[in-house]
Amino acid sequence: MTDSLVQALVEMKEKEALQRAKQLLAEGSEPLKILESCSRAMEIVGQRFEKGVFFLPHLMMAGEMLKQISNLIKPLIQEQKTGNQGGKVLIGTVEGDIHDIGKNIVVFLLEANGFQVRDIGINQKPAKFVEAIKEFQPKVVGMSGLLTLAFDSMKKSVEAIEEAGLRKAVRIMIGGGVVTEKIKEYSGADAYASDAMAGVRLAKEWTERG
Ligand code: B12
Repeated sequence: MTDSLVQALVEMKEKEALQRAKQLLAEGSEPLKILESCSRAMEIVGQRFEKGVFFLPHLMMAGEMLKQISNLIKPLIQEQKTGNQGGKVLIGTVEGDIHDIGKNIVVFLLEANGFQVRDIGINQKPAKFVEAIKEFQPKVVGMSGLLTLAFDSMKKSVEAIEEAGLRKAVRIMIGGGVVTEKIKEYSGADAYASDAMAGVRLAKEWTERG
């Protein structure tokens, strides 16, 4: 059903992709299912980029289309607000990495679930995470990264939090395209989330337990 959306995205048909997403929503498709289709399409775009079939402008166009679809979906998800306990979550994309579409989806799903979120943005140094933790005092910290070089940045960020004596005050989750359980071990984070909803579930578990 969502195949035509995947196809339009992969073929870089901007208008058609947006149109199709609107149509699917109008037909009653679940907003999160549409995001899953977008992720599938991004997988294919990424593979084509690796093979040298697509180039940087294609990634940029893919990013642009995804942003537009996310913006379309965001208000619909916010309508499902649950009035949660309002736990605090700090999130950012780690140093050297500027990908933020996935992170932004995590942010709006957390907010839709009643969390107070501070988003420190992209390409953030370990020291910035430390500074923001001191200021905002969250229980949960999320680190996003899509590049393999982000693994080291995540590790350094976790180490900096440890060195600042804040490691016990927060639970750290990591996520983003290539992140896996192994990277969780490598970086010293507490958990890895394969998608945004898994991140929301972790944040709930960690803030409810106190
Ligand atoms: C769009 C895109 C871009 C856009 C990004 C726009 C933006 N504002 O984000 C632009 C054009 C800027 C870009 C640039 C580059 N990109 Co790029 N990009 C992509 C692409 C096609 C899609 C990424 C995306 O948005 N996916 C969709 C989102 C929704 O998925 P997601 O981020 O994984 O997020 C989901 C989950 O992982 C999770 N999640 C994400 N973060 C977090 C955090 C937490 C805490 C939690 C709980 C969950 C969570 O929630 C989300 C929803 O479920 C990917 C291909 C791919 N397969 O991902 C390549 C890809 C990531 N890019 C790649 C590359 C190489 C680059 C460049 C180096 C290219 C270049 N030569 O300049 C630059 C790097 C710039 C930099 N320093 O960061 C490679 C990375 C390879 C690697 N292993 O290192 C990829 C994998 C393409 C490929 N296969 O080669 N890119």
